[in-house]
Amino acid sequence: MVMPDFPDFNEATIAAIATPPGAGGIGIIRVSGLQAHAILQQLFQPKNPQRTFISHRLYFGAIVHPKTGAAIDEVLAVYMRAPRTYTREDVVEIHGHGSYLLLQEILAQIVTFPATRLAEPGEFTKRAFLNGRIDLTQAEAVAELLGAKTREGAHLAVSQLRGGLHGEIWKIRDALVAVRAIMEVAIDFPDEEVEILDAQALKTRLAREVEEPLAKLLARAEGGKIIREGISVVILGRPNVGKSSLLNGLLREERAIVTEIPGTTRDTIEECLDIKGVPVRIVDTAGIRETSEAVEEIGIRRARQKLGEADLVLLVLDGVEGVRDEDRALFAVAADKKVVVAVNKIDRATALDLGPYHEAFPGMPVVAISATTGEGIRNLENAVYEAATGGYGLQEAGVAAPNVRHAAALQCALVAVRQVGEGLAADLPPDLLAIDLQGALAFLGDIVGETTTDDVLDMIFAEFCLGK
Ligand SMILES: Nc1nc2c(ncn2[C@@H]2O[C@H](COP(=O)(O)OP(=O)(O)OP(=O)(O)O)[C@@H](O)[C@H]2O)c(=O)[nH]1
Ligand SMILES: [Mg+2]
Repeated sequence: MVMPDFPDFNEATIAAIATPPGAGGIGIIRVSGLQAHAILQQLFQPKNPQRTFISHRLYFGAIVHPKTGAAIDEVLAVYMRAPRTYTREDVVEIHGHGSYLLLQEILAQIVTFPATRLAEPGEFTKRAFLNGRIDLTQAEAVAELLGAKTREGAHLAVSQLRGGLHGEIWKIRDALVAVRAIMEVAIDFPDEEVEILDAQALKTRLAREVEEPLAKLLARAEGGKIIREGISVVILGRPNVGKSSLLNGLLREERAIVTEIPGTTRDTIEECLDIKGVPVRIVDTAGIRETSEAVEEIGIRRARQKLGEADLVLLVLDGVEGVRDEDRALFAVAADKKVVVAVNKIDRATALDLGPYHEAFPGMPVVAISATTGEGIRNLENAVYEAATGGYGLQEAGVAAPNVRHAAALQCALVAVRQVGEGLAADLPPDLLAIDLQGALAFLGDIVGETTTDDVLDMIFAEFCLGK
């Protein structure tokens, strides 16, 4: 929301506390805009007095109250002259002691300056985008980086921030522009059409330089989604097979209550895990069986409900007792999910043979584990990772992946480009083909933020935190 007294968005100088609330080693206030230098000159008293501040140099001194002259905090301050800054505008940063109260007091003084106001969430990054320093995929990467749940998620965001996605999309876009140029010539000189427009060559070129890279990018989107949003796993099994023990084993802590009494877990227990970079929400459930007890029955009902929300089921079996009919029944319940079978208690099983388990659950990964000794837990994690990510190529480290918004636009671009290809094959006139080509370009423009509407921009930047 733009404040009414600042009709021009970029006219206003904006300020915010850029470090999280609470006590910290230091706290940073960020200011961006035309007033930044004047604000520093009037509020900051350097230890060695100077008339102007050299850009990108850190000064030691104090922030003083403009009226009383009393020191508010001792700080380090830096003035960064446009355009070599985060926003491409003049930027000032004030590094105070990490007292949130004092930071707020300083901020309150800053916004008394003319044409200066509090920044909206994400507004610094929005300016970086509007002023052309970064494209929209890079701006999105900033928000993603701050919200990443695993190290791999953070790495994915950094590679996007460094232009990973941007570079690939730009390359495809250039190829499209080159093809469009050829078509435009064909439109302008219709008589020479035959020589200029070699339909077959153009079609091949579109396939190689546009369709293939688009399809490749799209294939990475699914893997990116898994790294960004994670998956939901439900631990399912008969009573007493060791579900809660397995949850504890995966968490490597005693989270859930474990006893030898069947029906120990009455309610569902949810925890978060990081399995090889994939954020996993894992749910331990009440063992499913026919029961006459009301509380347990509610637990079982919840377990079934959780099953509905799951991406993957960890079906736990007792390796001492072997496969029972109830196990088969549970497997049938989970039929439409990805399933990993964990044969538990192998520390007590003599001469374990996994053959019957493979027979009972054909095609499913079967892993022998001991939840109590930890044996096989790594293998189980690998199996879960493989089942969840199979074929999405998450292994390629440092490669950016399209998010849901990008994927939708890539899909539309691909459809448009295929239409151009078909049109070429059908000898359609170049001015008709140019329409689809233009459409494909517009979809790519949406991704990088060239043609993105204000509503979409607002939605993207609303996700940010203050000071970013
Ligand atoms: N020897 C051995 N015992 C295990 C293992 N895992 C679980 N147990 C034991 O099996 C019993 C049941 O374990 P739980 O983890 O409570 O089983 P559960 O499936 O959560 O049971 P409910 O919540 O009642 O459905 C406990 O006595 C555990 O100590 C294992 O790997 N080896
Ligand atoms: Mg339990």
